[in-house]
Amino acid sequence: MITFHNDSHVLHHGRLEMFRGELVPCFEVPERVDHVLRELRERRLGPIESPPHCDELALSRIHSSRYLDFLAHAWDEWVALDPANVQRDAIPSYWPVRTFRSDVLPASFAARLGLFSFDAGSPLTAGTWAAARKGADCAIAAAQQVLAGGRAAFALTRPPGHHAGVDFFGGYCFLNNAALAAQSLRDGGAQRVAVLDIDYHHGNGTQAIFYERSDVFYASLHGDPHTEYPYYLGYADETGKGQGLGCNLNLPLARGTAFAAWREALGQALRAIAVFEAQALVVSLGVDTFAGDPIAGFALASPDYLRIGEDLAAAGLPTVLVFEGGYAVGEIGINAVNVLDGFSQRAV
Ligand code: SP5
Ligand code: ZN
Repeated sequence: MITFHNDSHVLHHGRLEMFRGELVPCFEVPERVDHVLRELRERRLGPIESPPHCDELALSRIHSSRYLDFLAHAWDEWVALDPANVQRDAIPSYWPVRTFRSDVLPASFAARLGLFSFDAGSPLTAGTWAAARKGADCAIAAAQQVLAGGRAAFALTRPPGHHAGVDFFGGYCFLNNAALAAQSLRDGGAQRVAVLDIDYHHGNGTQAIFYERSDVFYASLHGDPHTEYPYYLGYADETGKGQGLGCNLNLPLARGTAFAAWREALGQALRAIAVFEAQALVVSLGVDTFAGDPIAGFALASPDYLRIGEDLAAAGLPTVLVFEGGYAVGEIGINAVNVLDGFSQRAV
């Protein structure tokens, strides 16, 4: 399987995130991708390529222009407020919740930072835009590879993407790589595309992006939002809206869920995707379902990821795998590459 990777991901390196009323070191660190890369090379899982630079228009297929504009200039604006800000990352403090306006773009940078985000856990840094931009290139290149007839491709990206919406960041995500890949598949001729999200957390951004559409099916297995981040979306009764009714499937699972029950849910999601008659599949591949993950609550073991890869390949669809979460850095390489390995061994 071909992997698209770009070294610029290291430019996004958050220092601290807000966690239980305290600023703690970020969980989403550059070493995550280094470990996956090393494991990919050791196990010779296929070529690793740098993606071509995609057109800005490809990003506008998913994200609003005022959001893209904000992201591209946010760091410079932050530093313009106070030169000492180069030493600090930008973290929002204000959010327009219900009854506030979001149509007006305030002049204040702090106000716009909150307008375009939903948590205080996703610091915006000097290199966030550059890294996210290259990550999007990887996702789009992987989609192009599959459109050109490839069986599968892996976008080894960070920052991750599935929490990012049309015009907001959060959950360590800035550009929605999986949504960009799905849209590229649609624009390249796939009539119906499925996004299967197996990160521990519900992909609120991806769901929201496609919620009213009948051409992209979104299915997700995740920690029950009653107790798990992102809390405010991901419930089983969210089944799509308007044209998109019936094209959204949430399978929330209790904390502590181990592989047997998790795999049942995976089977259920894959059956729904088959009924939808998807012509291509995008997998939001988070490995924070691992038992040792420091911020998540499932109990998957490293060998389970081989089985996941096999199950995904058995769906028989051209597949783009997009890297998302996973914070047990020591095992992240083995777990992610196990999925690709299982996939490659089963794929025909
Ligand atoms: C892409 C992705 O995986 N984003 C996840 C962002 C989660 N950020 C908030 C984490 C709050 C976790 N609560 C943890 C309880 C620890 N025992
Ligand atoms: Zn996650």
